[in-house]
Amino acid sequence: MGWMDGMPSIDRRVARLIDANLDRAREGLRVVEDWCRFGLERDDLVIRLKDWRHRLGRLHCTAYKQARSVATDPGADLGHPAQLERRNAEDIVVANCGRVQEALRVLEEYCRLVDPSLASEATVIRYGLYDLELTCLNDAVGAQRRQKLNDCHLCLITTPCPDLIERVGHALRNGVAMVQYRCKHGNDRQRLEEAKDLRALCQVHGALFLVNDRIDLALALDADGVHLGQDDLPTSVARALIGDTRLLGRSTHSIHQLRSADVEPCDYLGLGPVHKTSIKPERAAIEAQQVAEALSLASLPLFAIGGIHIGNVASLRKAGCRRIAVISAIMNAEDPGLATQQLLQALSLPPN
Ligand code: TZP
Ligand code: MG
Repeated sequence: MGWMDGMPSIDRRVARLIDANLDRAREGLRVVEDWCRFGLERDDLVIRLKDWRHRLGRLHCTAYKQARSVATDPGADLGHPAQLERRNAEDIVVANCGRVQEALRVLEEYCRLVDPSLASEATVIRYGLYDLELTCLNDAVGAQRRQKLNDCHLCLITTPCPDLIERVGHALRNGVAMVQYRCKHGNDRQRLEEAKDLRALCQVHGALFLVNDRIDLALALDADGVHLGQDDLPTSVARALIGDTRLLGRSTHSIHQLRSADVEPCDYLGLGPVHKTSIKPERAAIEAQQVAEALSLASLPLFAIGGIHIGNVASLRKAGCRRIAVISAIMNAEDPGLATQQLLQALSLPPN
């Protein structure tokens, strides 16, 4: 039943305004829906948006449409300079959610007296949309992080040194796309300050910034993720703490560990040490054959780690390795920028 039936007749100007805002809300919802469908592939969000659109559609009765008069609408062809400032799909989603929220608010105000069912529908949808907008944006952040991870072949793990920021800066300028802050000594205040600077530096270079061991530090720094070892918190606990948008990496040291971690909600794995390394002198290197087997087994992105330098990348490539994580090869290099370039070049060569 529409507002005409059994309701007092309403001012035509109000009907026209309701019609315009119903159009605005339904169109904006469609714009957001298409991003959720084709951009995010989130069926759950598409279903909610479609349902809202249809509910508004059902209440968009003929009488409102008949009050429409585009020809005499002074705002009909007015654009806004802000429309030209949208740089990506997320900007478009934000703009359209805003537009829909405003339209719904207008509907609530004007319909309260003349069409209470439309007013209450508008309220419910407006609150739902605030929530959905956030989900959309968070999903986009997570997707962007995972895309970067997917494109990343060289991870630099830091070790404390007086010129840490300079060294990491050289590596970033020469193509390192992922930095893991690892600091086993010192106090948390120093760690926080140092990691803050690194986080900012990574941001400038568009590189991922992760924290080793410390979920609390990662959250405090709004890091892109955390990297945990075998004895650290279980994956389900860590995931619950860091949420779905941050990356979670796990070290593995054997085929058995790799198989288990590979089916957990991790984003990437480390495997090592693939060579003897002075950073973990207590650990024996994994046999070359096992490294090859692990690399062929893993479905998650897998970074080989331990004693890797420019002289042994080719043999790892031959074993099927496409991603490495290093400390000394860059942190102890005479020229960290050059070392980075050489490692990236060796990783990009076809295995021979
Ligand atoms: N985990 C396994 S081996 C290793 C870690 C943290 C050390 C890697 O350092 P380097 O200097 O690249 O061998
Ligand atoms: Mg650890």
